[in-house]
Amino acid sequence: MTGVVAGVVVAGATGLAGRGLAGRLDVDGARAGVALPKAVKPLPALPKGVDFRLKDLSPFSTPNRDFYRVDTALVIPQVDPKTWTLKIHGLVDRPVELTFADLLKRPLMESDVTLACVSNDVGGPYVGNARWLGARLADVLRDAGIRSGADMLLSTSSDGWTCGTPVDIVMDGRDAMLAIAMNGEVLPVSHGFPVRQVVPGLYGYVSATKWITDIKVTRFDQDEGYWTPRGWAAKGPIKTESRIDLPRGGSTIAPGPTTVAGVAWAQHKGVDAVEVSIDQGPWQQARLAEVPSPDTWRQWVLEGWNATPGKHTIAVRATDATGYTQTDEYAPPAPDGATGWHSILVVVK
Ligand SMILES: Nc1nc2c(c(=O)[nH]1)N[C@H]1C(S)=C(S)[C@@H](COP(=O)(O)O)O[C@H]1N2
Ligand SMILES: [Mo]
Repeated sequence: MTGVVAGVVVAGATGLAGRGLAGRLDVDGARAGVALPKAVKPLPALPKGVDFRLKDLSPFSTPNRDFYRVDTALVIPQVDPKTWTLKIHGLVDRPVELTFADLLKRPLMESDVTLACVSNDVGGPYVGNARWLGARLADVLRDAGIRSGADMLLSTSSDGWTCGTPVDIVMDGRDAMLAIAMNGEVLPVSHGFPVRQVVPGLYGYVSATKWITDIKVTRFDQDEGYWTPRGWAAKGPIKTESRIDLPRGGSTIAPGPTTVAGVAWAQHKGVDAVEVSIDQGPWQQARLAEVPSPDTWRQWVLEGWNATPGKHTIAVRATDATGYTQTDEYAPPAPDGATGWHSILVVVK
């Protein structure tokens, strides 16, 4: 391999330049060559009722190309599935090392799960929903045999990022998985190809390790994930949240009947109600779209607001299935996730 970069042979970097280029080509080819197995119980197509299909309202399923991306990688890791392995070790009875072929041979499951980033501010874009295909993480861990006293999975990516996930949450029956596909496609490279974790109900920084290669079964009092010493909480259950997508905050709209709509999420609890208040008026019940499970976000819509000329504020709040209603007490993203009513200003003219 000759290290020719822009016509200059870079002394000492010969192998590196060549390998970088070849690695990228290989991983795209490898990704294209993965034949996705079917889930043991494939999910039915989503019912029409999950999506109001309104212009500017986030679609229920976020297309892969539009899915938010958050990671510390300056260069997206290029992991060859032929040599990829996942080691599971630490407080286990039988350490395990899985190859990609091993993973594809396991019974696979599908699940619709909404990911959210802890750094997403109220009203922000770092949340998206996809149908994931993968192996049930609890089953893989049962094969290794988790020892008593272990309460954390410290997962590591090929580029050394780490993530601490509570063992009890992964083992409680929810659809926590080692995912290999997203919305019917092999996992995109930027979303963790060949394998990533997905755990409904936890922010991504404590659950969603992309390019995962290692799980150490350990304890929260002995280990910590990447973001914990950087000002973020060791544990990150997703907070109940709601967002107005339309009208767009800060926009100017025409007077007359106006549709207000958005999404709300309370993963693994479920959203039971969404209410909207205009100009600090009474809370009005929004109509909710269907959802396949409590692990996804839920569209909502309020029709029939007669917008009159002038400036108006629109606020939204959600109630989850535990009966908790969002309060107007704003919490910023750090250390454990933003919440508060999403409030926007629109000009009607
Ligand atoms: N390897 C690796 N995995 C990671 C991260 C990272 O920095 N490196 N960031 C996490 C965070 S903070 C989030 S919110 C989710 C985002 O997943 P996405 O980029 O597929 O949307 O990935 C998680 N997995
Ligand atoms: Mo995140």
